[in-house]
Amino acid sequence: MNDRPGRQNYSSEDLREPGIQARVTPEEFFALSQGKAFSPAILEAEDVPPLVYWPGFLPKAQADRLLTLSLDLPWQQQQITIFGKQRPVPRLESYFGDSTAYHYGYSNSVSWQAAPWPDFLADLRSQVEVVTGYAYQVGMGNLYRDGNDSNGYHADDEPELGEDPAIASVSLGATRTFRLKRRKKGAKSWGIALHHGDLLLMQPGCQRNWIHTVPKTARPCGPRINWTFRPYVSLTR
Ligand SMILES: O=C(O)CCC(=O)C(=O)O
Repeated sequence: MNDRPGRQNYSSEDLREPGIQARVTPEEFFALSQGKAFSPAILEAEDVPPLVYWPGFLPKAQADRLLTLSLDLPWQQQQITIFGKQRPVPRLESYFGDSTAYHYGYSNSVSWQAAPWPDFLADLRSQVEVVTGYAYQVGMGNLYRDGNDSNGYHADDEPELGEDPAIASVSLGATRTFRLKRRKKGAKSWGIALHHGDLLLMQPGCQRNWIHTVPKTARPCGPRINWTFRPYVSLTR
């Protein structure tokens, strides 16, 4: 498991403080995910995904504890319908939120009703809110049991997330590559290695204009859990 000495005690000031808010080139940004530097970074160049990245956001002891607690939660494998055929989602999932009325579904087949937050996850949500400067009402967990589990190219653009949401993602466990590309065919893709304890913010614009994936890997790897914290907009008034 990754044991990098990440910078700790980030606060929302990190995004406001000009000296700390590092605007970096794509080369520098993606080098961060190889463990070459530690500070929050925002990509600045034309035609790059709107991301903010905090490598080693969680101290290792906290990330270890969160991984253990997360693995103990109830995880489910739902069925997804693709081209009329049912098949298991290629990973396990779980879903929590501020209200059990917060329903979430995708691909016209997968359907979730939010469970109440476990305390440790509500605390993590608050920690992420402070640093990213956005509020989140729901959290979606993905458990990739090994390199065979994956998440196909998609955007999180369901209406209940509101228009052009900001979505924060915390990674625990094995390092996996997160890849993004523009929606158009043949577009160049950007890959970022997400490690135990990293935080990535997909800023507004990301779900609208980009799609993302966690591909399978042939490299032997253990379980990875990813928590995405998302806004939720009530669609019934
Ligand atoms: O596992 C990840 O890093 C990404 C998860 C994801 O794409 C999603 O929850 O929509």
